[in-house]
Order: sequence, then structure tokens, then C-alpha cells
Amino acid sequence: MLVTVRDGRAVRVSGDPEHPFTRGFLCAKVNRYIERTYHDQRLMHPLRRVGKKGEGRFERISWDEALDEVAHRLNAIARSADGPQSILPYSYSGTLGLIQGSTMDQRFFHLLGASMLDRTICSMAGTVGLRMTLGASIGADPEGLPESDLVLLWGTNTLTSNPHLWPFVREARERGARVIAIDPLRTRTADQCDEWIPITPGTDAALALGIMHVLFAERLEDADYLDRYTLGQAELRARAAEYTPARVCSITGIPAERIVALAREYGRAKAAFVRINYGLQRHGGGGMAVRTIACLPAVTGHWRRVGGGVQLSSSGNFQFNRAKLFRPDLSPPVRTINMIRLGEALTTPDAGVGGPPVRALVVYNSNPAAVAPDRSAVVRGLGREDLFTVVLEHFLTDTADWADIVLPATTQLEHWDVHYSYGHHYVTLNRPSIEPVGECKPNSEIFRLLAARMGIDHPVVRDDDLELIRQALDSESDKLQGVTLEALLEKGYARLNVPRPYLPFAEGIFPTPSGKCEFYSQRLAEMGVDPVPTFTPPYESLNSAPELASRFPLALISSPAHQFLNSSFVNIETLRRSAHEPELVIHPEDATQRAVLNGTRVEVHNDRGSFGAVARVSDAVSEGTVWAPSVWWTKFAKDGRNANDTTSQRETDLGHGPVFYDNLVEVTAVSARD
Ligand SMILES: Nc1nc2c(c(=O)[nH]1)N[C@H]1C(S)=C(S)[C@@H](COP(=O)(O)OP(=O)(O)OC[C@H]3O[C@@H](n4cnc5c(=O)[nH]c(N)nc54)[C@H](O)[C@@H]3O)O[C@H]1N2
Ligand SMILES: Nc1nc2c(c(=O)[nH]1)N[C@H]1C(S)=C(S)[C@@H](COP(=O)(O)OP(=O)(O)OC[C@H]3O[C@@H](n4cnc5c(=O)[nH]c(N)nc54)[C@H](O)[C@@H]3O)O[C@H]1N2
Ligand SMILES: [Mo]
Repeated sequence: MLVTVRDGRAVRVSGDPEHPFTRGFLCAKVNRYIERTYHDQRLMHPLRRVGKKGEGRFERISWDEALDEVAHRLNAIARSADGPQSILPYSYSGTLGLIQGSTMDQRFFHLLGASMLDRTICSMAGTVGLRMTLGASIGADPEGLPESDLVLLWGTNTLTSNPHLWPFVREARERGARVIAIDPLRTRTADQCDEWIPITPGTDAALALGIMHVLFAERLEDADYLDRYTLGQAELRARAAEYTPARVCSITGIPAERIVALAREYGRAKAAFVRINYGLQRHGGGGMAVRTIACLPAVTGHWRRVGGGVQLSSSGNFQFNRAKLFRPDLSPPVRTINMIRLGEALTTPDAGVGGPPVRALVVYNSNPAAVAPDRSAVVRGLGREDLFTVVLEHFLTDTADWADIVLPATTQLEHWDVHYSYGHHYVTLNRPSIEPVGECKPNSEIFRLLAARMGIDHPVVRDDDLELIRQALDSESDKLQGVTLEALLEKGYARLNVPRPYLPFAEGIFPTPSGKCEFYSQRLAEMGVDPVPTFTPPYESLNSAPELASRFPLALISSPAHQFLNSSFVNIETLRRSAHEPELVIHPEDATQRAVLNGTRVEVHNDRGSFGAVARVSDAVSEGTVWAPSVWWTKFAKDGRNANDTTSQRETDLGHGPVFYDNLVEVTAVSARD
């Protein structure tokens, strides 16, 4: 991102035209970063609560007062009988920068002896699924995509959530590749593809097994690749044999002929590029779904060719010196709390996992009162009078409204950082282009100051941000050779030391225990999980939970609106205006059955909770599925709720991840258009 500054003020942000992956453009949201940075609601100074919890009434205080109060309260709690584990840090993706995301904060909480947070809310099911199959979060190089002759955008809304991939998709298509979207929703991405294959949510593993069934039956596999570079071929063949097109049709809702045709097209392609993304794995069987799809290119040998393979993430290639940065060695043995169970952690006496209750919560880079599942439980917890809550933020979010102390943080225009990627292979330096706005401070600085106030005296809490960046890059990994602070300062970014074109598994060498693509996983067997790819049904569906489905027959997907980044940017007027208001997209058949018209106010509900929305009747969703573009700030909704009032705290099959899209609801008309 290039920033134009005039008289100390940022006036324009744009993409870097020289960047080989982002190619000179920004996404719809980050294009509004100037508006966001200088927004009149931007937090400028520390605040102390004056109203009741959750009212969002605060008074201005100085940094000295704020730091003193936080230090005093946290020290008192740490020294009480409950001890430091009753302090819980909570953070996620406000910034994915290494320095402002997870360095000084980790050192601080480790030295304090606070509980640890299992950061599962986004990607853990897929991450573990890949780890058990390919060995790491590594995949096909998107820069090879133009060489592909078949592109499957499978459970990913590329134009919204990964727009920088699109020019590569377009190039492949101009050279003759077909592009197919596999998604329960006809997203704006699916609209731009050659074909949309609607699928019943949470059934992708069955489709992948059905494809393998046909590949094996029709001898479309690459026997040489299978023999040399895979483990468990016989077991996979036996499993795939069970997934006949007819059976897969009954699970996925995709006609059997379509499954056969797709398998043939995939098997005959020279280099099919399968882009999966994390939307796909927000289901009970999400880990197994990713694992099963990830087996496909090893069956056909597409890994051998540029443009072939699967990509979920490239993040495993960014082998920074995380041990040096995060310093887990500084922590005493402490409990870990799963972030998707925050509601439970705040509302049960032993935090749901044993040990003391949570008595202090320090939130940064996250807005759990909007984004966490089962949010009514979260909000009940945040409302506890005896909970001390500190929030580091840019704005008074739904979460900040519940804080005792709010500390104003800098944005990416105002601080140093270094970024990895999960969609390409470049390390990016984030230089500050302007001075901090108001009295804002970087997260790293806030934790340095707090450490000093609390009497935590250790050299690691004194490193400055540039020193932290050097430590991150001080890695033994080949892949970071040549990626130095000096190189980054010169150009702003650097390609990892991986070949171009990068074919990670052309000759096997999978970072699994066996060195092969593990169709059979001993590690999964030891975890008590099926060691061979299989279809794990969603928790909530007609087939797996018929009684529930009789009361709540619609599958709700609450994936991000084009204009929002999870809950970030919802308060940016231009973007919010373009997202209108909380909406529910519903199929005409489903709408008719419920007397819902376009514009009808509806209540979306299940046993966990409900939220209001305005109906948009459209065949862009399959029958039986509804879509609530998310993640709305509840304070911008008429009823003060959002889609996460209906989502559950259940965990995925692998990785303890969330099941945001494994969520049955019913929709009731409340009133006609108002
Ligand atoms: N504009 C924008 N961009 C973003 C984000 C954002 O909030 N807004 N978030 C960022 C983050 S944190 C992440 S993790 C990524 C996520 O990136 P994606 O994974 O692309 O995002 P989602 O929109 O959650 O899900 C993608 C698609 O999966 C579909 N889907 C849901 N369930 C299933 C299923 O069972 N099977 C199949 N085949 N498809 C299914 C949804 O309908 C949706 O269209 O995007 C990043 N980029
Ligand atoms: N229903 C539903 N729920 C979802 C999702 C969904 O698709 N549907 N997506 C899930 C996914 S994939 C994810 S990753 C999570 C994301 O959930 P979160 O991690 O909470 O991410 P955001 O909603 O973007 O909120 C991040 C907050 O961090 C703040 N922030 C940004 N930069 C900084 C900084 O440098 N310092 C500080 N102190 N604050 C900063 C922003 O102002 C913003 O309020 O949400 C999950 N929740
Ligand atoms: Mo995410």
C-alpha cells in the first residue's frame, strides 16, 4: 500500500503497481483507509467508564491515569488468591502484523503468568486438516495460476475476500481455463465464473470423495505420483469406492451426472488449481473437508505442474523466528482458553476449563461482542460487575462499550510492522507514514508502558519495534534468506526465498512425518479420528439432526459482506451505506412458504438466539440456505443484535475451531417493509 502524505497528513492510499501480487489496487475496504484513520469518532485519548457497563459512557483521562489504573487493577488481581491466570488476553485479526499482533503483548502476558488464548476463531480446522495431509499450511503458488487449465473456487468468495487473486484467475481464463465456483451461495464471485455448482453446506468432503471415486473408477489417476509420493493409497481407494455419485448426490444435493462430469474434467485437466478458503471449514466436519480436498492433486499428480495443486494458505512458508518473538519460554505453565468459547469462559466460575474465574479481560485487535459465536453469552460475561475489562481500540466498538478502560491505538498508517501473508509469498514491511493521530499509541508501546508500570522488569519488554522486526527476521529458515530489514526498507516487500515458479510438492517432499502426502494419517488415528479421509456431517442438518431441522429448517451462512472486514469498517459511513442494513438473502420458495416478500422485516432465530434483518428474496442462495452478510456492529442494528446471536460455541472436528456456518435457523416475517 502506498500512502501519499501532505503536510503531515495522509491524503491518499493506493496499491503498489510494482507489487507482483497486489498489482496496484486495494480492496473496497482498505481504499477507505483515509476516511477510517481520520474518522471523527476515532479514539484520540484514554477513556474511563462513567456509565453502567455496556452503556458506552466514558470520561477522558490522561495516559498516566489510565496506565496507573490498569497496572493497579491487574496487579491486584494477579496477587489475589485467584492469581494471574484469572487475567485473560483476547486478540485476533484487527491487524495481522507480527509486531502489533503478537509480540510485546505475548511477552507481557507470559511474564505476568496470565491464561493463554487458543486463537482458533478463523482457521484452525483447516490448518490442522492440512497439517495432517500435506504437513503444513503450504500450497500451490497463486502466481502460477494463469498456467492452469481448470480453476475451482471452492468455498471461497474470491472477489470479496481475496480480490488480489482475481487478475490471475482472469488471465487463466483468457488462456482458455474454465472457472467453476462451488458454494451454497451464488456469490458475486460465482456470478463471474463459467459455472456455479451449488452445494449443501458442510458436505464438501463427500463431493471430494465422489470425485475420487470417479477418478479411480475411470483410471484418471496419476499412478506414478500415487506410488512415489503418497501414503495410504489402498485405504483411500477403498474409502472413495464407498462414495458413489448417487450417494454423493444424496449428501451434497449435486446431481450425479454433474459429479461425474466434474470429476472427468478435473481428472483430464493438466493442472487444475483448487482455491479453497476458510469459509469452507466453518462446519462441524471442516477439518476433514479441507483434508479430503487437499488429497485431490496427489491423486491426479497436478502438483507436478505450474498452475496445479490446492491452495488454502501460504502462511507455513513464513518461517519467522517466532520463538524469539513470542517467548513462550517466559510463561509459567498456565491454562489455555479457547477464544471461541469466550461466552462460557466469562460466565462459568472455572472459566469452563478449570482454575480460577476470569476476573480481568484485556482485548486488542478484536471485537468479540460482535464476532464471537453465541454472542449473547459473551455479552452476559462482559456485563459482569466484577470483571475488569480493558480494550485497546481505534473506535468505540460493541466490545469497547463494555470496557472499564479504553486505550487508543494507532492504525497501520501510524506504526511499524512486518506482515506475512496467507495468500502469496511476499513479506511486507509496514512503515509509519504519519505521526500517531491524537494521543494514540501502538499496541507494542502500550504493553511496554504497562509492563514498566506493573514492575515487570525484564529486557524483553524494552525492545523497540524495529528491534522486534529484526528478531522476527533472524531465522534459520532457508525461506527467509535474503529477507532482511535492509532489503525491506529499500523496497517495502521481499519475495520469500522460494523458487519461481514455486512447485512445493512436484517431487513429493511433504513436511509430514512420512515425507509423503498422508492419505492415511497415523497422527489422526492416535487422536481417535478416522485416519482416512471421510465425510463428517455437519452438526446441524436435515440428515444429521432431523428433530432440530424440523424446527429450524434453514442453514444460515453469515459470511462477510463485501464492504466489511469481519466487523472492521462497519462504522465507515460510505461502506455501511453501500451495505444498507442487516439483510437476509432468502430463496423465493423459502420466502413464499413464510409469507416473506422482498423488504419484509424478518426475525432469524433458533434456540440460541435471534436477530432482525430485512429480507432480500433472490435465487442467489440455494433453497434451504439463507445468507446474512456480516459481521454487523450490533449498535448499528435496530434490535442491537447480529448473526452471532444464533451461532454456537461448538468446536470443529479438528483444531477446536468455530462452526459459524453450521447453524440451522428459522425465519419469521415480522412486518412488511417499513
Ligand atoms: N471483504 C472481506 N475480505 C476478507 C474478510 C472479510 O471479512 N471481508 N475476511 C478475511 C478473513 S479473516 C478470512 S478468514 C478470509 C475468509 O475468506 P473466505 O473463506 O473466502 O470467506 P467466507 O466469505 O467466510 O467464505 C467463502 C465462501 O464459502 C462459502 N461456504 C460456506 N459454507 C460452505 C460449505 O460448506 N461449502 C462450500 N463449498 N462453501 C461454503 C460461503 O458461502 C462463502 O461464499 O477472508 C479475508 N478477506
Ligand atoms: N458470524 C460470523 N462471525 C465471524 C466471521 C464470519 O464470517 N461470520 N468471521 C470470523 C473470522 S474469519 C475472523 S478472523 C474473526 C475476526 O474477528 P476480529 O479479530 O474481532 O476482527 P475484526 O472484526 O476485524 O475486529 C478487529 C478490531 O481490531 C481493531 N484494530 C485494528 N487494528 C488494530 C491495532 O493495531 N490495534 C488495536 N488495539 N486494535 C486494532 C479494529 O478497530 C477492530 O475493531 O471473526 C470471526 N467471526
Ligand atoms: Mo478470518
